[in-house]
Amino acid sequence: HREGTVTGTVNQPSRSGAIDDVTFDQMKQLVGLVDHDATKDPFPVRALDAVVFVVGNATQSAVFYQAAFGMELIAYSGPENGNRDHKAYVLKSGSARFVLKGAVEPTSELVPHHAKHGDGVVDLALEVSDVDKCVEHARAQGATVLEEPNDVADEHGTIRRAAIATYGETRHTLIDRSGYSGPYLPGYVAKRGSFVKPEGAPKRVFQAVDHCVGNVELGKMDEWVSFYNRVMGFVNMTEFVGDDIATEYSALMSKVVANGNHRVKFPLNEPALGKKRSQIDEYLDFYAGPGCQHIALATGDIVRSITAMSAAGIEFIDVPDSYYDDPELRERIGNVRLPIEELKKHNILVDRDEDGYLLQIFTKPIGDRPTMFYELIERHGSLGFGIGNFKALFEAIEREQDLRGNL
Ligand code: TYF
Ligand code: FE
Repeated sequence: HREGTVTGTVNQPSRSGAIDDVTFDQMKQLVGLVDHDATKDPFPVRALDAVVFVVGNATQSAVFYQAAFGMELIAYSGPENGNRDHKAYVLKSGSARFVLKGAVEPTSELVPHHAKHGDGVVDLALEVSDVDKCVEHARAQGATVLEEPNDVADEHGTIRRAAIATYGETRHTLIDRSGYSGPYLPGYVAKRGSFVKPEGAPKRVFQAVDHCVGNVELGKMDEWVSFYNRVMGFVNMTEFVGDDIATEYSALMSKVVANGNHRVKFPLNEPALGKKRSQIDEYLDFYAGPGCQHIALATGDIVRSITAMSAAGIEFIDVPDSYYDDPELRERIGNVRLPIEELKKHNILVDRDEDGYLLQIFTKPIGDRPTMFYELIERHGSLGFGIGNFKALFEAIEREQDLRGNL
C-alpha cells in the first residue's frame, strides 16, 4: 500500500469547524503518512475528527487539558445554550480535537456510563467525505449501525452524520462537515478559556493524534482486526507483538490497523497468559470491559512537551537506568538527535527500524482508575510503535501494577 498518490485532501478539510492548523507535509512527518489512492477505498476516512470522552467533571477536566496538555478551548455546549443534559467542552491542539462531556441532569445517559467505566473515551469520531457510502459498506459487512445517516443543521450550515459500534461501549461517529462552518457541531457555541499559559510554555504541547489503542478481551483481537479490515477497509500494519514477546515479558498481544494513508491508526491489544496478571486484564477489570487504553500524541519536540506537562503535574512512567546504560542501546538506535544522557534524564524511550527512528514516553494513568494513559511520540521516519522498547516498557508498567497491588 505504498503505491499510488497522496491525495493531499486528507486532513485538509476545507472549512472551519474542521481542524486545519497543521499542513499535510507536517502531518506526514508527525504521524508517518504513506501514499494511498483513496478513490478505490470502500470506506474513505479523511481524518480523526475528535476523541470524545465522558468524564466525571467536564468543567474541571477542561482546565486540566488546558493546563497540562496545552490545549485551547474552542467550543462549548451546555445548559446556557439549550443543552440541559450535559456540559461538553471542545479543545484543540494543532490538528487534534478532544471533546469532554460530563452529566448535568441526574437522569442523563452519561451518569450510568460514567458510574460503570469511570473517565474514558466513548467515541473515536472520524471525518469522512461520504457518510452514506461508509454506512452502506459497514452495514453490508455486518457492522452495528448505532445512528442512521442524518443531517443536523444550525445557522452555520449542515453536517451529515452516523455512528457505528466498535469494541465495548465505544463508537465511531462518522461526520461529513464539508457543509459546515461553525466552531464544532450544531448545538455548540464558540468559547474561549480564561486559562493563561505559563511564561515560556510552548505554543502547543502536541500537534496531532498519532494513534488510539483499544484493549479487547482475551481471544478477541483477531476478530477486531478483521472488523476493521472488513467494515472500514483498514489495512494491517506490519508491527505486532506475538506470543513470544507476550509470554516472556508481559502478557499481551497486539496488532495494528490503519486507514489507507495511515492518518488514523488503531492498535488493538488483548491479554495473554504471562507470569503476572496482564496489564490488559487490569484495564478490562477497572474499565469494566473493552475500551480505549491509550492515545498517542505526536510532537515535534518531545523534551519541550515533557517539560511543559511535568511542570503542570503530569507523571510519566520511570524507565530504569539499565535501559540507558546498556551498551547495546547505542548500537540498536544509532544516531538520534538527543544525547543518551538527555533521554535518560526525561525517561524517553527510543526505537529504530528500516525507515528511521522514534522517541516515545508514557504517562501514568491520568484518572483514578488504572485505565487510560497517554503517550508522546516524536517520529523521525519510523512508522512503527516502538516494538524494541516493549520489554523495558512492559517491565516498567508491571512495576507500577505491583504498586497497585496487582499479583
Ligand atoms: O501503541 C503501542 O503499540 C505502543 C506500545 O499496554 C504499547 O505504544 C502497547 C501496549 C501497552 C503500552 C504500550
Ligand atoms: Fe502507543
